Amino acid sequence: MRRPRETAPLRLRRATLHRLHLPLVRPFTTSFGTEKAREVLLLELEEAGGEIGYGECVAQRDPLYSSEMVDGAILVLRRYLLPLLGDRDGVTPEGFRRRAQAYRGHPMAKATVEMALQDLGARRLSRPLYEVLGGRYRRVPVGVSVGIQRDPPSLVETVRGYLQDGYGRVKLKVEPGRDSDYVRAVRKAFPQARLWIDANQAYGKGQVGLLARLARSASLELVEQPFPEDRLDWHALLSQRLPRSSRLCLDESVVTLGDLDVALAMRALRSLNIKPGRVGGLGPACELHDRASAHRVPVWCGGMLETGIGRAHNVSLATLPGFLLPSDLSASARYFQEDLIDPPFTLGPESSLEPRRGPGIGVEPVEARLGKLRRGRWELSFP
Ligand code: OSB
Ligand code: MG
Repeated sequence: MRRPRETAPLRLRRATLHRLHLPLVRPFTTSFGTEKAREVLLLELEEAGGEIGYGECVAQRDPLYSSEMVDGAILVLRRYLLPLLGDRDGVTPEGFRRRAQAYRGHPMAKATVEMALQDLGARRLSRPLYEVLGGRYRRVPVGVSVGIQRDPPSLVETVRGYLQDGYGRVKLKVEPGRDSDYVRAVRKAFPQARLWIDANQAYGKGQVGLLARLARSASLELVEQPFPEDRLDWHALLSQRLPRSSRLCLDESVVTLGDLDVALAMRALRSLNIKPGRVGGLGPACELHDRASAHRVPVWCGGMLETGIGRAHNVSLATLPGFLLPSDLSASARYFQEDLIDPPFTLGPESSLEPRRGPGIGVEPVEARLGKLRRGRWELSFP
């Protein structure tokens, strides 16, 4: 895939980090816990000419999905990452990545900066970010991720609501004990629905058989990250046992290109969930896309319950040609009463979301909403 090697260096004047609290329209339960609200870190980078780029950190309040967490990300950003942006010769997303590599781990904190720089770079070129990334304008196919519910009947009713909203693919969160009965009830109620499951690492090797049987009996199109992130061997084992029509997909297991190469060599995946916020930003996300596509592994864009800012980055990425399966990018109303952006994202024809055509990600946070939702603010000025 051809995309510009380096954007022109950006001279920055100021970095502002906002900590925001956004209640979810309904609690979201996964195998690792229940979230009632999103603790959002929003980064604003202002360049010398006054243009502003935005990045959103996907870390959660607690280190349950991965080892990162909001308070940790604030510390890492303030102490290590934001100070890298003061270079008088300017910074680029790629240059930032190289310098940030000195610090181990923390891909979510790094992605916050990388994505704000990508947005700012595209704005400076007066071009939409999707185009700069090598995507083309198109409606992006999307689905909805459904949290674990109290019992099978309430799951069926929740899914019914989303199907009525127009979502053409449904991903059910599962965990041991809340799997087969729940998923089969949904399959029985909606024989034609495109169904996926995501276990967020909750299963063990002893449950390979159970998962393979469930995939077959409920005609699951995709099974996401059933085992712990370091058990590529178990993922490979299950992948071999699934029917051809069910793809084993990795999420948490793949952060770096090296992770993907090893997983490919081990035949531990037949699809990849790419979340720019998990992998260190849009540059790394594009590289994973290119590598997976070269191996004919279809990718799709995952989500972390982002606001319209992070979602706009994700939709831009999902316009790349290898994003062949429906992404976890839903309408603003599926997450929040009031999104940070106006107008919000709405579901388009045939279960799709559209990138904005404006420069960069094409959306900005509504200032008054930031004021209302803010729980903290830090500013760093560059001389
Ligand atoms: O594993 O994909 C996941 C949300 C939080 C943490 C992990 C995951 C998710 C989702 C939400 O599935 C998808 C979305 O943002 O719509
Ligand atoms: Mg997942």
